[in-house]
Amino acid sequence: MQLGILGLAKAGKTLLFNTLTASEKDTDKFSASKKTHLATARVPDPRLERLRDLYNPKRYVPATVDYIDIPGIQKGEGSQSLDLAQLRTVDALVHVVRAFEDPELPHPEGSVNPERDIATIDLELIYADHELVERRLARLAKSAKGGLSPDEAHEQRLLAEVILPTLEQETPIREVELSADDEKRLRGYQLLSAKPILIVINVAEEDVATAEPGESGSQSHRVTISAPIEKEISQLSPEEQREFLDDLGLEEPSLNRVLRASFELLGLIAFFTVGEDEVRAWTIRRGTRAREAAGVIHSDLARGFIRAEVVSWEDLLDLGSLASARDKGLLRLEGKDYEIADGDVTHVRFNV
Ligand SMILES: Nc1nc2c(ncn2[C@@H]2O[C@H](COP(=O)(O)OP(=O)(O)O)[C@@H](O)[C@H]2O)c(=O)[nH]1
Ligand SMILES: [Mg+2]
Repeated sequence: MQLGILGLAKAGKTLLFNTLTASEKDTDKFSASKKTHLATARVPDPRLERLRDLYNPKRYVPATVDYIDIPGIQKGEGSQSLDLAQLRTVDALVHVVRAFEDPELPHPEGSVNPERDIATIDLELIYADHELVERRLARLAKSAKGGLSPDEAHEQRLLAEVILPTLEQETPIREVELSADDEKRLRGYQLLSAKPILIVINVAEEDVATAEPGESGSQSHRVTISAPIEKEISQLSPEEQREFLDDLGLEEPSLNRVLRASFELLGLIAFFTVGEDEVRAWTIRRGTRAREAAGVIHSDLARGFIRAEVVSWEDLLDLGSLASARDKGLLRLEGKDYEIADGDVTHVRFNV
């Protein structure tokens, strides 16, 4: 699963990317980087950490998500931007918005104004999509002379009557309610404004404690952070971190919220496997059934699936072992169609 980080120049994108993925890419103090970066982030999960502490395994493998960091988008270049085009294949977007003042770092639009920048970037996504949809419609119009297949005719109607007018009203496609069938049809276009988006407001260091924690809707969430503070926190020992967070009046690093919101935005959940060798998170889409989930671990487990033994992470922690969960009747035997819940600990019985 991949998220694309975008925004105007000097918003703190690369600094956030570095902190999320423990990378050390150059940030842009004086010049604007033309580089694209790709790296993997571990998603912190207190539930899994407690299971790790219970098992003390040789290997600990949390869930991960990948981030792409692209150069800053300029106002007005969206439809032509090759950088933006790199984000067509990602599953969701993270828009880093600058809310900090710094006289040494001129804002590309001349002043700091987060709401304006959010609208600006949304418009760039809309322009890029508009260009793509117009091109597709032109091609369909050409082939219409030879007659369109029912599928193509449906596509033409969807684009011309729903998608194009929405874009022309400067509304992102993510805000349109579509049937599952139409949504599937559109997926091939990889429309940028259709992707779920996480807005990360990068506030000044002195504003982190007082900033609103953010709201969340189904298709767009907001999180407030201070990118330099998060970078600092990430370099501290756990004890120093605790002290630093207390001083700031924060429960936990805001970075964790960015990571969890990324995960949620993608409609993902995690289930766990435990043992002395390994305590591990596996990533699935919400709604995935037991056999398919087993296949994420190994294709043999799906092929030879018999039953899944399932216990919630909380029950396992309370009881201390799978054996006592079994004794207490809290280790359930589930069939292939059982819908895995977030935080299930599973052991798959199989035979190949
Ligand atoms: N004062 C201040 N500087 C920041 C903040 N976030 C990022 N910066 C600095 O802004 C510059 C640009 O950051 P960078 O991550 O490269 O921005 P990008 O162009 O969006 O990738 C760097 O010098 C960062 O250290 C912040 O919250 N406050
Ligand atoms: Mg950058």
